Formats: sequence, structure tokens, C-alpha cells
Amino acid sequence: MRRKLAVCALFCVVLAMLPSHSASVAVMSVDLGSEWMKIAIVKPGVPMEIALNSESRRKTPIAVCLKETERLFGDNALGVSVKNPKLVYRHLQSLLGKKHDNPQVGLYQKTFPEHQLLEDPVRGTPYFKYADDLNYTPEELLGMVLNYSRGLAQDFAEQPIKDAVITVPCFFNQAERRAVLKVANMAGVKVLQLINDNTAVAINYGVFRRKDIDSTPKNIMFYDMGASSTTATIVTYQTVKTKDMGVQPQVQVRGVGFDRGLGGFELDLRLRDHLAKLFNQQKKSKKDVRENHRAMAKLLKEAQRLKMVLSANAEFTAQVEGLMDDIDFKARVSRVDFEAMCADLFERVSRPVQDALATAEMTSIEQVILVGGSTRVPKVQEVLLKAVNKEELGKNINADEAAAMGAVYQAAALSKAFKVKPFLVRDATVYPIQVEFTRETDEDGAKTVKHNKRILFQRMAPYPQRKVITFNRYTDDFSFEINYGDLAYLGEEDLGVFGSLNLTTVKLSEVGSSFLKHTDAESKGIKAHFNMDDSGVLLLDRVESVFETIVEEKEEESTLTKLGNTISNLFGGGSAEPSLNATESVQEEEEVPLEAGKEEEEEEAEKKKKTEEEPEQPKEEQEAPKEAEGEEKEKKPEEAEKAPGEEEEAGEKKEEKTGDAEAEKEAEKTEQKPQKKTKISEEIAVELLANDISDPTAEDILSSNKKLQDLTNRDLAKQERERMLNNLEAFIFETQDKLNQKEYKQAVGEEEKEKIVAKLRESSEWMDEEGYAATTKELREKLSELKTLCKALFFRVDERRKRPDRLAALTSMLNTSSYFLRSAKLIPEDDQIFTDVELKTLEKVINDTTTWKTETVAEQDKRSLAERPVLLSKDLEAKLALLDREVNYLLNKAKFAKPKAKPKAKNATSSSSEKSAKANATAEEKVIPPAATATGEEEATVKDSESPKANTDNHVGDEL
Ligand SMILES: *[C@@H]1O[C@H](CO)[C@@H](O)[C@H](O)[C@H]1NC(C)=O
Ligand SMILES: *[C@@H]1O[C@H](CO)[C@@H](O)[C@H](O)[C@H]1NC(C)=O
Ligand SMILES: *[C@@H]1O[C@H](CO)[C@@H](O)[C@H](O)[C@H]1NC(C)=O
Ligand SMILES: CC(=O)N[C@H]1CO[C@H](CO)[C@@H](O)[C@@H]1O
Repeated sequence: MRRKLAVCALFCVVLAMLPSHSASVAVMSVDLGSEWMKIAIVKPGVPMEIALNSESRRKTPIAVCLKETERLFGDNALGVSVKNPKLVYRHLQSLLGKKHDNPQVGLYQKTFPEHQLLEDPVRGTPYFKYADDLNYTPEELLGMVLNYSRGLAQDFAEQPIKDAVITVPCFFNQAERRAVLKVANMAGVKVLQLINDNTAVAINYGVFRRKDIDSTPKNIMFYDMGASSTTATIVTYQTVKTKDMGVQPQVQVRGVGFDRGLGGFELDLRLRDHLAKLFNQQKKSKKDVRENHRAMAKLLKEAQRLKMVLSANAEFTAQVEGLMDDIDFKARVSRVDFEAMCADLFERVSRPVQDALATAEMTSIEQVILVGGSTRVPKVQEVLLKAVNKEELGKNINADEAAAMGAVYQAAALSKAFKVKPFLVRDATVYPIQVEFTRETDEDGAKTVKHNKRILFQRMAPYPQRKVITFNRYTDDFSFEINYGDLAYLGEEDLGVFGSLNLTTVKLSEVGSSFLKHTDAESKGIKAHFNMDDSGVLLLDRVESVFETIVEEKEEESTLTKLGNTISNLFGGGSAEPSLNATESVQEEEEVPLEAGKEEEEEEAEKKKKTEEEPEQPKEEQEAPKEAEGEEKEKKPEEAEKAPGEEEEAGEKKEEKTGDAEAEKEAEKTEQKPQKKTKISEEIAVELLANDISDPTAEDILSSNKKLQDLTNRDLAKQERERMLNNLEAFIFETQDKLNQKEYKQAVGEEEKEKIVAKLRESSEWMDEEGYAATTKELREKLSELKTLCKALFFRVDERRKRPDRLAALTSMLNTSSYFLRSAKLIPEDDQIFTDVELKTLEKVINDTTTWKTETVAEQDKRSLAERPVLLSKDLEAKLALLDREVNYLLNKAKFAKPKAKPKAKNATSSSSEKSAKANATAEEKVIPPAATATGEEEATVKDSESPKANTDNHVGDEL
């Protein structure tokens, strides 16, 4: 704890919690790899920690074992994979967002032949056939794992957690990102953000080096080789000026290179296959070991160990006992052998570096930092060192945990429950996205079809970012396509894995009716508002048909403006907006707070980038705008068709200003002063058709959720049964043991003992014979029966244990109170602060308590230990409390009493009957009720005619 606080103070990472949040404020991150996941949490007072799993380990295998009666996760699931590989599902990441015919799905099937992957007839996606009538999608299986990760985080944080930042590989495309969001949805996890894993690493690196970041850009490459893929990411650290937060450090992703298939697991598989070959060569069995799934699973496990050992040693003997048909396997493998069989893989190490440099348009970087477990392989480092042309590689971050830690920092920043020092993050889109549309034109009576493309997001365009595209030539319903841009740089193999190059068909309706509604207004085009959100997911926020009217009367103008604004506000609310794919976290309008001050720079950067890249994409970039401008000028007087124009905006706030096209600016120049314009916006209905991977239907989602919930309930029921079984076993055992202890022997009656012993024996036999098949209910009833039978005995023993202490306390209290009473009575009448009633009341309590004590102790002494006691601990406690209250009340009165100036009216003392005395005694007396002292009040006059005790919360007056 102290260490944690020290860490907190040192880095000031999470400064404080806002008081408005009380209940569940902890947030988590999951670094969701293909083989492992690492979980981190932040909760108030405990900033940024890796959550240990139930085996107290810092990383957990991504695996789920579906047994007939229960599920196992993590290491437990992996343990089963050697004995029964068919039950264990892992490496699920590569199946997300893919069609069944994707090469990666084929590769998966080849790697895990024990599983059967079939094709969903509607979506074309793969699913696992588990049993005749039971299938699981990769999303469902990963959803189970993610839900399990949440459980681990909650156990570690000791509070419920819902919000998470989840890492994804930077090369994940739209379908793959949406698939992860679906997984999270099934797991009941609210995604604050999907973050690219290297970006999370870069945040972690930067956050702990804030002081070193200044206005001079520093370029750093993170080279991450994980289990199944490799990425190289170049980022720039630099301080930037923001509008709201002053100068703050920022990390911007500048270049990305990756290899989807290069990773440690491929090395493992090569080693496994090598071991299989060696075993077959040894000819100890007639069968081919490669046909035996279980043997191959054992070899894979040994291969993974072998790889690790060969990172440190030049040679090692792999061995597996009883590999197949009770035949042991043993073979020596050298590092040289290993490097030879993976030579082609090691050759691929440098490509991501070159790609990252090329996309960043850099030739060198300051430092290369290693991330990911597989960078520990010596050959990888050797090749990499050459590729980056450096003296050494940076190993100064925790290669395994940096991503989880960076992601949880981001989670804290996004959750609003924590105050986090701003650290601005600008990620980059790895794949360009464009809008395409065709239009029929009628030129000289000849119909021609024109195909148009507009780049929406360039390759490496920063995000989160909003963009608007304006269609100026449409007056009726139309549709357009959202597709990926030119991905030729990916190469054939990656393109095969990438899947569909087409994203979404957007069908607009009510365009025509919007024009009919505003025949007297000038159309400013159909504006489609896009948002590349924090998670790198493209959303179509809304589409509007914008008109402008020219109004002379000021009054009328303002009402119209109001109306227009109201409408756009309604549409801008974002609640029921059509979207390509919505995550809860991205729809808030006030998002991107960190980016607020960056609009101008962002725009400039955009322009710069554009001009730089223009030569690469001459057709899309240069032709279209020219054509648009040209036509626009020509046709303007006629107010007929307008050319589709493109505009971009850097942030939400720019929208109002830049929302109006260039044409408008020109119009303003010519006819400016006298008239004012009013913008009217009509929402356009949008229908979205997915062309990559269609979303599961509402029924699919319901059925998935139910499937997962049923399994969770089953697991919980099983846990509950096990708990009950343990409780019953423990109770029987403990009670048998107790009956041999002196305390219990003394307290138990003969008959009672016989009964209990008999029942225990019976229960014990029942447990042996039927207990292991018994239901939770039966177990619970059995336990309850036993408890009832033993209740009286346990009570007696317990009472006897407690009695001496309680009795001594009461005796001591009686002594003190009596002493206090005697002293109080000795106060001379003139100085007396206590009324007669008060003193009498105390005396009576003392008398009564003494009497009760004497009588009850005498009664108790007559009883044997096996009889129900009469001197009960709860009664002793009650008497003690009563005396304590009475004495305290008087002590308090004494403490705040003022010396008497004059004897008061005699009425009070002269009365002999208690009741009348009570009625008058306290009138106009100055009393501070005990309750008031706590609040620091000086005095309070009690005008109540009843007992002064009635005025105190914790003072029960005279019920005795
Ligand atoms: C993808 O989009 C392009 C351009 O809109 C279109 O020509 C092509 O037919 C589409 N491909 C598929 C498979 O839908
Ligand atoms: C308390 O007991 C004493 C002595 O037994 C007796 O004199 C006194 O009157 C009793 N007081 C009350 C209030 O019962
Ligand atoms: C004293 O008693 C008399 C008569 O019973 C009453 O009028 C008077 O108000 C009392 N004084 C006080 C201070 O209670
Ligand atoms: C599959 C999925 O998450 N679809 C969502 C897409 O966006 C709409 C609009 O917010 C949601 O209602 C869907 O659930």
C-alpha cells in the first residue's frame, strides 16, 4: 500500500477521484492478444495496477475449455488442451471479422484440426461445431474469455467493473474492430475505447516520461512481436498548445508497419513440427504422430518450452513422457537447428520496420523499443538491430505489460471518475477510406454514367476525427458507397486476409421530399457527417439536407434561425442516429476533449499531408475538385445542378463554419452586406447495408447472450453446489471434532449427544454414498438439519465462553456508577446541578441492575452446563449499555453546566411524587443534551416540559 502510494505520488498519474461518483468507479483495461491477455485496473486510491489472476499470475492464457458440465478458463483450460484438445478453444483473435473462406480461417483449421469450423450461411462467417445441436462463434467464445477477464479484474479490485479499454492490433480493419465491440457487448463490458496496442504502449512510455517531452519532436519506434503478429509503430512525442488545457504532451502515431502472420506461435509450430518429424524418424511407433491431436498438443507444449530455453542456451533436449501409445520421446535440438527451420520467418522481421519508416516518411528514428514476448528470441533482436541500423535496442519498458498499463491510463482518462494529467493521443488510420458514387448525366441527349471517388480518410490520417462530405448535385434519393481506398501496398497475401474492400452502401431517402419542402430556399447540398471515433471505427453520424434562405426582416430571421438551430440540435443529439456501427462510448457530442485545441494544427497537417500525397493518387485527388469547381462556377447562375464538392473538417466545432461550401463564401463576397442568411437542415433517412461482414441480427445477438448467460448460470450453480458440499463436509467434520473438546463435552447432555452423534454418522454415510450426486438443495437441507440439531449446544458453549468477560464488565460498571452517584449526592445543595429526579433515576437503575445481577447469577449457578443458560450475554450487554448511558448523560450535563447564580424556584425540589417532579423539574433548566455536544453548540435551552432525557437521541430515560 505504501509503495503504491509512493508510486502515485511520484508520477501523479491518477490525481484524485471526483466526489460525485461513489459506487462503481473502478475501470479496467484488457490487453487482448491472441495467446495471452493482461488485465490492469485503476480504482480510487490505487492507481494503475496489473490485476493478478486466480493463480496470482500477471498474464492469463486466452483459452476456454467447454466441458460438458462446466467451463474452465485460463491456465486451467490450457491444462486440459493436452489431455483433450477438442474441448479447448484458443487463438481466437485471428478469426474475428473474417469470412469462412479467409486464408486465416483455413490456417486456423490446419493448426487446430481437432475443431470443426463451418460457415454461417447468412453472414459467411466461421463458427465452431461443438455438438450436433450446439455451435459457438469465435465472438461468443472470446466473449466468455472477456467476461472471465472482467471477473478477474473485479475480484482484484474488490468492486464491480463495467468500463474497459481493450487493445486491438493496429492492423485491425473495420469488420475486425466491430467484431471486438460485439465480443465486449456479449461480455457485458462497456468499451470506453478500442486502442491500438502499440498506441497503448506509447502512452505508457510517454506518461512516465512527461518531463522529457518538450516542443522538440522525438521520434520513437515500438517494435512489437507478439504470439501471432508483429507491428512496428513510429510515434512522435512533443508538447502542443491546447485551447483549454495549456501546453500538454502529445503522442502522435506517424508510421505503421505490420506482418499479420509473424509471431512467436509460428515459431512454436515450426518447432512442434520439427519434433514430430524427429519422433517419426525414431520409428518407435508405426503410426504418424501428426495424426494424433493429443500427441501434437503435447509436442506443442514442449515446443513452447524448448523455444524459451533456446533463447538462453545453445542446445536442449526436448522430452515428452508417453507421447503416444506409452512411447516416450526424447530429442536434442540446437539453437542453430531452430534458426535454420525458421529462417524465412526471421527474414520477415525487418519488413514492418521498413513499412513504418516509409509511411512515416522518415529515414531514421531516435530509438527502437522492444515490446511483446517474442522479441526475446535472440535471432529476432539480431535481425532487427541490423534493420534499424542502431547500436542497441531499447528494453526499458515492460515488454509484457506496457500495453495493458497504457490502456488503463486511457481508461482512467476517459472514465471521468478520475482526474488524470492530460496526455494527448492522436492515432492514425492504417487503411484509407473513400466515398464512391455514380451519377447519370445527360449531355447533349446522350446519357453517360460518371463514377466519382472522394477520399474520406487518407492513409495515416489522424483520428479521432469528424469529416463532412457534401453532395451538391442530387435533388432526389440516391445512394453512395463507402469503400476502402487503394490498398495495393498491402500485397497479395495481406489483401486476401483483409477481406472485402467494400464497406457500406448508404441509401438515402427523403432527399426529394426535403427539396419539395423548401422550394423557395437555396440548396446547400446533402451533407453526410462521418466520425472516425476513438476506437478507429467509422460511423456515419447523420445525413442532412441543408438549405439557405435569405431573409430581410430581422425579426423573422431570428425565429427562423431558431427553428433551424432547433432542428439541427435535434439531429445533432446523436441518440437515434444511424451509424455504421455504434459503440456506446463514441456517440457523445462532447467527446475528443483532448483534441479541442488542436483543430488548426490538425487542419494544417491534413492539408500538408494531402499535398504531399497528391502525386500518388492523382485521379482521385486532383481531378475531382477541379471538375467540381469548374462546373459549379458555370452553373451557378442557373441554380440548377451543383457539382459534388468535398470538404473536410477537423473537429466538431468547425462544422458550423466550414459546413457551408466554398460556393457560399464566394456568394458572400459578391452580395454580402444587406441580407442575412438562415440555414435550415432536414434530416435524411439513412439505410446502411454492410458489404464487408454483416452485423448479426437482433435474434442472433439475443441467442448469443442467452447462450452465454446459461453457461454462466450453470457455472455459478456448480460453484454454489461445491460450496455447499464443502460447508456440509466441514460442518460434519468440525462438529465431530468439537464433541471431543472439553468445552463441548461439559455442555452436552447424554441424550443430546447420542442424537447428534447418530445424526453426524448418518450424514457422513449419506455423503459418501449419495452426497456427491446430491443437488444443492438437498445439501443445503442436510446442513440446515444438522445446524438445528446442534444449535442449542453451540449456544450454551458460546454463552459460557462470553460470560466471564461480560459479567466482569457489568460489575465494574456498577462500581463506577455507584461511586459517581455517591459523589453527586455529596454536592452541596447550592451547587447541585443534578435534579433529584435525575439522581433517583440513576439510583434506581443501579439498584435494579444489582438486584437483577445477584438473582440471575444465583439462578445460573444452580444450573448445569448442559442446561439452557439464564445469564445471557445479550442481557449483560444491555444492562451495561443502559448504565453507561445514564452515567454519561449526567457527566455531560456536569460538563456544560454553568454555576448557579441563584437558587431557582423551589417547585422542583419540593415535589415528592416522581411524576409531578418530572413534569416540572426541567422547565427552564439549561441542559446540553449529549447529542448536541457533538455539533459544538454552546447551549440549548430545553423548554420541553417532560424529562430532559426525552431531548437526547441516545438517552433512554426512565423506563425502569
Ligand atoms: C465494391 O465497390 C465497387 C465500387 O463501388 C464496385 O464496383 C464493386 O462491384 C463492389 N464490389 C463488390 C463485391 O460489391
Ligand atoms: C436503592 O437501594 C437502597 C438500598 O437498598 C435504598 O435505600 C434506596 O431507596 C433505593 N433507591 C431506589 C431509588 O430504589
Ligand atoms: C412553581 O409552582 C407554582 C405553583 O405551582 C407555579 O405557578 C410556578 O410557575 C412554578 N414556578 C416554576 C419556576 O416552575
Ligand atoms: C451490432 C451492433 O452493435 N449494432 C449497433 C449499430 O448501431 C445501432 C445504432 O446505435 C445500434 O442500435 C446497434 O445495436
